[in-house]
Amino acid sequence: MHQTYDAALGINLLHANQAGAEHNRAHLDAWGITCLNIMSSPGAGKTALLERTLAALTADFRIAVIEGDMTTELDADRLRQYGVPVIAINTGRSCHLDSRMVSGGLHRLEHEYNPAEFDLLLVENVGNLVCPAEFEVGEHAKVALLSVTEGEDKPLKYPIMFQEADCLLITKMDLAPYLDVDLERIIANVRQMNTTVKIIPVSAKTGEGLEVWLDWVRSVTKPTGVPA
Ligand SMILES: Nc1nc2c(ncn2[C@@H]2O[C@H](COP(=O)(O)OP(=O)(O)OP(=O)(O)O)[C@@H](O)[C@H]2O)c(=O)[nH]1
Ligand SMILES: [Mg+2]
Repeated sequence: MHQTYDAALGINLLHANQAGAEHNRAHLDAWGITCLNIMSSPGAGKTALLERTLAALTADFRIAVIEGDMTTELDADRLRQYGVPVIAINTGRSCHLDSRMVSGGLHRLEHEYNPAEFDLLLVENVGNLVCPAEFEVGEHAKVALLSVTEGEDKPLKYPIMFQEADCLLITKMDLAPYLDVDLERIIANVRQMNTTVKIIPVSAKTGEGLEVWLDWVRSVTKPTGVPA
C-alpha cells in the first residue's frame, strides 16, 4: 500500500527553505565567499575529499567549513586538523542541512571571525542521496559524490541529486579494479540526468583526479581574503 505524501506541505517547506537560502547567499556574496554544498550517500568519501582539498588549498585560499552530521563531531574533528574554522552542525533527526541551520552556522562564523576574510566555504552535508539535493542552503554550486561501490544505477534511481549537481565526483576509483563496475555505464547514466555536469573520477587514496577537482574548485573561487 502506498503512503500519501502531503504535496502542499512539502512545497511550503521548500518555499520557506528557498527564501532562507537566498538570504544566506546574499550574505555570502557580500562577504565575497564562494560556497560549495558537498553531498553524497553516507560514506561516499566527502570528508576524505575535504581532507585532501584542505591540504592542497589552504595556502592559496582562506577556507571555512560547515560540517553537517546527525550526531557527533567526528568529521569536524578530522577537518580541524587542517587549521581552518570548522563549524559543526548536528541535525538531530533531520537527514539534511537546511538553510536555517546554515544561517545559524554563518552567524557563528560572523561572531568568531571576520567573514570578509574568507574566500571559500565548504559545506559537508549529511550523508543522504535524496533530501540534501532539494534543500538549498545558499550555495553557489552543488558538488555530488558517487562512489564506485554504490552501483551504476544510482543516477537513475536518485535523479534529483544528479540533475542538480554542477560537479560530480566518481569516488574511490582505486577500488574499481576489484568490483564489477562499469565506469562508462555510470557516466552514461549521469548524462541521462544532466548533460552539462562536470564529471571527475577521483581517488582520495591514490590522488587520481584530484588535480582536476582542485582546478575546478580554483575556477569557481575568487580569492578576496588574506591567506593565513
Ligand atoms: N579505498 C578508498 N577508500 C576511501 C576513499 N575515500 C574515502 N574512503 C573511505 O571510505 C570511508 C568513508 O569515507 P568518509 O570520507 O568518511 O565518507 P563521508 O562521505 O564523509 O561519510 P559520512 O560523512 O558519514 O556520510 C572511510 O573508511 C574512508 O577511508 C577512496 O578514495 N578510496
Ligand atoms: Mg563525512
